[in-house]
Amino acid sequence: MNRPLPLWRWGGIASLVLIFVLIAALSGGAVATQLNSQSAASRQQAQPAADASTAGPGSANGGAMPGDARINTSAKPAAGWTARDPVLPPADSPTVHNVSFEVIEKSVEVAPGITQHMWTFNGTTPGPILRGKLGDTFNITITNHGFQPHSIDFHASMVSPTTQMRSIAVGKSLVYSFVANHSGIFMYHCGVSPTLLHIGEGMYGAVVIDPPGLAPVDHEYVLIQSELYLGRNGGIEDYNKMLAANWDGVVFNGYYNQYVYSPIKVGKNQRIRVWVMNDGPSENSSWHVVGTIFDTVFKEGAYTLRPDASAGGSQALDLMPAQGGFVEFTLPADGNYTFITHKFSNVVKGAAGIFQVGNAAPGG
Ligand SMILES: [Cu+2]
Repeated sequence: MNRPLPLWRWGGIASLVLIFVLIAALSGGAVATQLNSQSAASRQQAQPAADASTAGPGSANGGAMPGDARINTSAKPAAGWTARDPVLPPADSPTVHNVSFEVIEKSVEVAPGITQHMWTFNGTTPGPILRGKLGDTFNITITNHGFQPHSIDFHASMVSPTTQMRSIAVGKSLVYSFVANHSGIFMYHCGVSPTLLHIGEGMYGAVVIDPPGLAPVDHEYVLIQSELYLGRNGGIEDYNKMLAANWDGVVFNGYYNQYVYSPIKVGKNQRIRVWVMNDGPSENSSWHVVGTIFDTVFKEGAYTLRPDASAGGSQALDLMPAQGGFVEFTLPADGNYTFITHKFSNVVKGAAGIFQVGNAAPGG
């Protein structure tokens, strides 16, 4: 019964194996090379990535695993939960900013009842928001308290990546210095390969450099848009979902529907400036406020709209990953003004918040 296969059949099987190996090498080789450069600890933590070649963008389930956490859209945050303060304080008066960034890998709640083991700068995702003026010097001391190499890449800087953005070994520090010669809101992120994984796990934030003559406003806020790729509850986020761009959540300042649960209270006809940074890693943003029109837009280093006789209006600030800007507007009457990214499939995934004017009931 176990007759040997004829020679021509062996040749066919060998060809199939060769084709399979070639396809696997082409599709997974780059990722495999990146992962091989990581430490053993990193590979252990990023275990799902080992299957990247079989669960990439073409996979039917988008990298999802049976045990992955799912956001309960009707859940509410637990008693005692507080939103991250969206207020952006004015730039410090000093022209030299000496700041410490501690890399900490820790459990962070990202939606009601869901925690993920995130990789953070100073314990939060997004990390700290820095602000300064043109010509200011920033000296950031980054210390790696994590379990694998990390680094930082400030888009607000013009420096040699080879020296300032190099990997910081576990337990080591690096001082990253730059002079802010351009205004805008700039992303920063860990740049260790695979960068998609390190940004996706929470290592991102923003630096705001005021343009000259920034007009006074009544309220100034900063919102960072980013995606969530949930692994199991309490585990790390899912790298296979990141590869497939299959996000579970799109959030402002790191938490699902954060400012729906905790609306931002403002006054009628007060002037509001909102800085928006899209830290991705992969999704776009079309930031919009229901019930008002922006009369001022500053995007990627330039005013694209300012009040003048044409009375032009803007309805959305469009931002690809790593783009940012600000808009200014007023809210004309009491009520709840929902802000969103106008890509509505992401609104139901947590990219929503509320400006509350007066005492309108939630949802009213
Ligand atoms: Cu990192």
